[in-house]
Amino acid sequence: MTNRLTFGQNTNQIQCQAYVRSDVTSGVMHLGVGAFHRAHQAVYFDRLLALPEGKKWGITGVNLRPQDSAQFARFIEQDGEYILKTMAADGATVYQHIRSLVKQIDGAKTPDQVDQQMADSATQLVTSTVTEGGYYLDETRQLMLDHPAIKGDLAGQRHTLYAFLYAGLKLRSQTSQAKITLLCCDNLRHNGDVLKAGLMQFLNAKGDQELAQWVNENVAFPCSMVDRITPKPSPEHVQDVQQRFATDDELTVMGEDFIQWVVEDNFAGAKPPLEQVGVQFVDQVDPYEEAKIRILNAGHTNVVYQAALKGMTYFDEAMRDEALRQYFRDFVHQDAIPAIGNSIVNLEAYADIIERRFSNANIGDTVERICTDGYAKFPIFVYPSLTGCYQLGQTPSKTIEGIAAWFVYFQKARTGSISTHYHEPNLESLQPYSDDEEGIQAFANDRFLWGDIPRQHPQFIAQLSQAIRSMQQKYSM
Ligand code: CS2
Repeated sequence: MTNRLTFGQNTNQIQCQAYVRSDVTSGVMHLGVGAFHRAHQAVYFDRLLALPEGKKWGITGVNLRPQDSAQFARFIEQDGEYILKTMAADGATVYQHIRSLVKQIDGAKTPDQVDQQMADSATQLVTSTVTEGGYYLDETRQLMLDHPAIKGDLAGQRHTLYAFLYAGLKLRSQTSQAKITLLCCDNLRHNGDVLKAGLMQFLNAKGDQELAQWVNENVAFPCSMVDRITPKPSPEHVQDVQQRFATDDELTVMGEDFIQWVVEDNFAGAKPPLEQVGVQFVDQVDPYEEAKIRILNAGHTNVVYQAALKGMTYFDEAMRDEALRQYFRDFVHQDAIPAIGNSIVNLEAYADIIERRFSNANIGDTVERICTDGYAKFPIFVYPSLTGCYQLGQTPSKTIEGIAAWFVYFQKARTGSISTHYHEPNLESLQPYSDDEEGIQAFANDRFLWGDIPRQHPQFIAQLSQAIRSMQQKYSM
């Protein structure tokens, strides 16, 4: 039974796009309906639905994970509607009623419905946010065939997005045969290529050459750069929305005011006219992607463990701490920007905007959120600045400091001597790295994290070891 959201008061404070929901049909499926999707892609589609040509671009939200089913049940009860609160650094606050997720399927419970929806020719686009670690590729972009989740999926289970894409595309190739676009919205470099590589290897491992050929001919995998800082909604946020509007919305999300989506203009079948609602379609996403991943995401990653070691709770505190703010600037100007080299993006101006966004105290973005999943993030966000600087003959000393802080942080997290809880799905990969010289050397040689750097630039090992030693001293280990 669906229970449309109701708002008992202050409705004049809520912005709502002007469209009749019952006129909307679903042309998009989204896999992984987390807070980021709800604060980002769903917002653009919500704007699109208000345009006369937008009506067929409603979203079907799909949950993939059994552990998220309980929350998703609530989402179904709310019929996919929720309030998004955005806050600017100057305090300007906007509440929006987002209604673009017009249909919901809990794929963990009814996977057949996902397959049917994906096979339906009205579905033209499948977007995904399954986190950086959700693609199961190693440092050479090989699918982790020995990973239990992938093994299970190859044997017919449904753990990863590949199992869902496999079954849905298989049915599509046998029924409507309509072309389709798979648009990855996770923070990975060349995310469209990553998704394609993972899926094609999955199909090969399945031994389904026929489907692999169909996918090659009928499916497009554009790259995209997505951006909006979306903190985990706090209990205070939920309470604010519920009380202000006398509503029972339990799935309200919050974010900064900034939003950006740059998409490679490479679609199979119909393309949603998202350029009319602020999306940038470009021939090459690379320059935008590199700037964002290497300055914003790597900036977060390099600063956050130092913020945790200093006992900070919110990320904006780091931008108010003189030493950390200077560290961020030095990392950007000494390592990240030189390593990127020439770019059509004005990197200096971009970095200033990021610093202002990082300083937004109103969103209450937590150190704990940004610390999450370090093992998957370092190779994507931080690695390019390391290699880039070494290739220029420079020592990436600021980047190395960020890595050293992570090392000290996870040692402390392991022994419970730090208050910020570490959510690390790959904790077992960090397990062997003790805090003595042997552990540090092994860590510096971790292939997943640092690829060939220790062999091509052997000075990295000593430089990292030294940085870890001084970080250990600074934070008394
Ligand atoms: C953050 C991102 O957790 C992280 O690594 O850098 O979640 C960041 O907030 C988003 O990419 C902003 O678009």
